[in-house]
Amino acid sequence: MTGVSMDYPLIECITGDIARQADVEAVVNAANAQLESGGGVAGALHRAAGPELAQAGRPLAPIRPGQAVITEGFALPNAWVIHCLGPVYGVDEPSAELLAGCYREALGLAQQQGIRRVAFPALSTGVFGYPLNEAAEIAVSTVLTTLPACPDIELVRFVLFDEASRGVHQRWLETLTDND
Ligand code: AR6
Repeated sequence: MTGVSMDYPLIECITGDIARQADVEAVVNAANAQLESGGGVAGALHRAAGPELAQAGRPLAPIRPGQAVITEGFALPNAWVIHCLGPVYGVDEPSAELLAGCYREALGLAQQQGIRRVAFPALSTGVFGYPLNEAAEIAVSTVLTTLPACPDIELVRFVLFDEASRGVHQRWLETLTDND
């Protein structure tokens, strides 16, 4: 997909910690099927949110790859956490469709809930092994194609752990929006 033309809500790519995004109403969790704490993003969010986050997830679990569910954010600075189960690369197939499904479902839940500002990590690119460049293309292109159906969303922020990952997302954003 190239050269999509529309008035974009702000999409930005920053380095940072997904558990420290105080100015967005919702953060997205790179969850496990049981919606329990874990490593990486899930560990950071559960530690910051407190034990209520896992308690709130229990009745919603298990979730399937590509699915998103929403809970409150508890002790996080965010009202909401949107939990996505990304595909395990090479195991959950079709991986690309399942990864795109995470971004679509997460934005759909945000729109339903009246959330205006949402921050995503790079789903599936850690423990789940998705190659960064492929995952970034899917993430950015899916956000771009889904946002027209989400008129209340004003900001989508990709929060990347390191500069290399930020750069890859930024390049896809520029490639896919002609903002270069
Ligand atoms: N803020 C932003 N990005 C982060 C942070 C953070 N605090 N910590 C890690 N990353 P991962 P997955 C980056 O493994 O691949 C969990 O244990 C990281 O560098 O968190 O979807 C769950 O319980 C990587 O690029 O998520 C699941 O079992 C990206 O975020 C499983 O891992 C995602 O890494 C989910 O695996």
